[in-house]
Amino acid sequence: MNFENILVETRGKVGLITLNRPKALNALSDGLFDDVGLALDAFEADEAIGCIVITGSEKAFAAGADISGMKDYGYMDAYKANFITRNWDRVARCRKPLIAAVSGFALGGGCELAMMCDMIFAADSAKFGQPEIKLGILPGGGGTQRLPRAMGKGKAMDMCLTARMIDAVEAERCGLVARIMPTATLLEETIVVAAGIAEFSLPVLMMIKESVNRSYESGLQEGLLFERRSFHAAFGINDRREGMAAFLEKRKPDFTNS
Ligand code: DAK
Repeated sequence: MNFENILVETRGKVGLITLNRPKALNALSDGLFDDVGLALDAFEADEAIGCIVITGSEKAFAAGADISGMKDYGYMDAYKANFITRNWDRVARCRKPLIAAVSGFALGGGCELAMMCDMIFAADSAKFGQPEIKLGILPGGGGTQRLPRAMGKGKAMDMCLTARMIDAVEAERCGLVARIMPTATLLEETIVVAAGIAEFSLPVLMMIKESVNRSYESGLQEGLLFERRSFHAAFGINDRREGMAAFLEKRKPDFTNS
C-alpha cells in the first residue's frame, strides 16, 4: 500500500501505520486522515492482522491539525465538508485493538488522535498538549471530552485552558498513558506488545474492546449488562473452548479466530 502521508507495513500479525509528513511535524491534514482510513479498512479486512499500531517520528507523533490547511476556513466550509467527523472519527470506529506509540509532540489533534486509540504507549520524550486556545479555537477532535474521561476534570481543564504541555511521566501518572518506554526502543517494544495481543483470539479481543469502550458511554448497570451478554456470547466461540482445553491439557492454545 502506497500513500502520500503515511507509511504502512505489516510486522507479522501487527499492522503498522507511520504518520509521514516530517516537514510539518506530522500535522494532520484531511488527506492524511483519508490515508489512515484506507489503511485501517485494509487492516480490518485482513484476517491475519490482530492488532494495529499508529506511530509518528521521534520528534513528533503529530503537532496537531494542519494550521495552514484550515486557516481560511469559514463556518460553512467546516460544516459542509463535515470537517474532522468525515474521516478522523474512522480511527475511533476501528474494531481491532489499536495502540498509539507516541514519541515527541502529541499536540492538539495529535493528542486527540492518540486518545482515539485504545491505549497510548509513550516514549520518555513524549509531550502531550491541547494548545488550541493559543490559536483562538477550542479542541474539536474530542479533546474536551476524552481528556476529562482519561484524567479527570481538573487536569483536563489545566491542559485545555492554559495550553500547558505535560510530559510522559505526568501523562502516565494521571491515566492518559498506559506505559512509558525509552524513546530509542518505543516502536520495537510496542510491536512486541501488539504481537502478543495479536496471538489471542481476535473475536474475543474485539468483544473486550467493545465492552471497555461501553464503560465510557453508559451507566454502570448498563455497562455490566453489556459485559455480561458479551461474556455469555463468548461461550459460543470455538476459541473459548480451545483456550480452556489448552489450559487443562497444559499446552499452548491454538486460536483460530472462530
Ligand atoms: N500545522 C502546520 N504546520 C505545522 C504545525 C501544525 N500544527 N506544527 C508544526 N508545523 C510546521 C511549522 O510551521 C514548521 O514549518 P516550516 O516553518 O519549517 O515550514 C515545521 O512544522 C517545524 O515546526 P517548528 O519550526 O515550529 O518546530 P519547533 O521544534 O520550533 O516547535 C512545536 C515545535 C510543535 C512546539 C511547534 O511547531 C508548534 O507549536 N506547532 C503548533 C502546535 C499546535 O498549535 N497544535 C494545535 C493545532 S490546532 C476541528 C477539530 C480539531 C482541530 C481543529 C478543528 N474541528 C472539528 C473544526 C484540531 C486543531 C489543532 O490541532
